[in-house]
Amino acid sequence: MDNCIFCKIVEKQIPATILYEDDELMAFNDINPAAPVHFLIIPKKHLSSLADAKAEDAVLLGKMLELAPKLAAQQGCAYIEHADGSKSGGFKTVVNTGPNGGQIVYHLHMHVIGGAKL
Ligand code: IU
Repeated sequence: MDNCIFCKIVEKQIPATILYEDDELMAFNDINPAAPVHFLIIPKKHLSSLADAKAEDAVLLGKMLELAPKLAAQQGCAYIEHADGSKSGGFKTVVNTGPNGGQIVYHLHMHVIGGAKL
């Protein structure tokens, strides 16, 4: 989509530190990280927000959610359940939607934030 900064990242017209890419999804580091690990997972297809997603996008949304823990683990934020029952690591996932949700970039994205106790 014209004038969408994340579409331009998808098209490699502007730079980003890309962590993952396939036919449908891309993940890249947030330029203004809120924690030691902070990356965004986006669909390559332009959806303005989560509110723009349709039933036909359900599989795509599921893939975004499935990718989050895999990439978080690669970035050192794996959630681990230890043999003794204790838990460690983990991360936060956030999808801001609309002005009241704090959305600034109107191309659907999921924040994955970790590396510190949030
Ligand atoms: P929000 O959910 O729309 O509020 O967040 C947009 C995020 O996109 C924010 O954390 C920015 O730092 C981030 N970002 C980016 O990583 N690269 C960019 O070129 C731009 C914004 I513009």
